[in-house]
Amino acid sequence: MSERVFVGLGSNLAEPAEQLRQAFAALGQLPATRLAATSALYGSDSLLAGQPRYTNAVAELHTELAPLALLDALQGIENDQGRVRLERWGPRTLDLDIILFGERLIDEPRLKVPHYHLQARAFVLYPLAELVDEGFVLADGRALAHLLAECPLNGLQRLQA
Ligand code: A4P
Ligand code: MG
Repeated sequence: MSERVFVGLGSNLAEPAEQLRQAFAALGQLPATRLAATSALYGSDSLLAGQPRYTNAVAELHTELAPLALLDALQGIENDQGRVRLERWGPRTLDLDIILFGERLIDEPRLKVPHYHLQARAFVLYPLAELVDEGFVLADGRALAHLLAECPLNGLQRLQA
């Protein structure tokens, strides 16, 4: 059965917009997966002071991969695009996070879904809102409209598509 999955993309090194476009293409090549939609790109201040601004977006996938298989595949794309993990939350050429996986609630050592801190991240919530119906409710029962209303913008700026 195919599941509707949302992936958050972020980059703040090495031409971020180009990194995201390349990542959209790579997502479209994943096995047993269709790239159904992509949001606009957004600029946003880093959550950590002193880091360059990020470019962020969200992609919608329809996939038959199991959650951990998808996580492995996303980490493969991150590695292919030259990500080196020097420090947690450090600047990165590409970060791919699983935001939502169908109606599933996942709490495993390697994978928490819905993505933690979703509610504090305008750079996830606004692009996600482009891809879902008004009135969208997360698998854990939270209404997206409510999360949007409560979330600080942190310099979020919608860039030209
Ligand atoms: N992991 C657990 N749940 C998930 C999930 N739902 N999706 C585990 C993906 N991975 C998940 O991630 C660390 C581990 O989280 C993974 O090995 C996986 O098993 P990582 O990508 O290796 O490290 P990280 O990204 O440095 O840490 P983390 O906690 O994922 O950081 P975040 O939450 O991704 O935050 N500011 C702006 N404006 N825009 C950004 O995109 N991103 C970050 C990084 C900080 N500030 C930002 C942005
Ligand atoms: Mg990450």
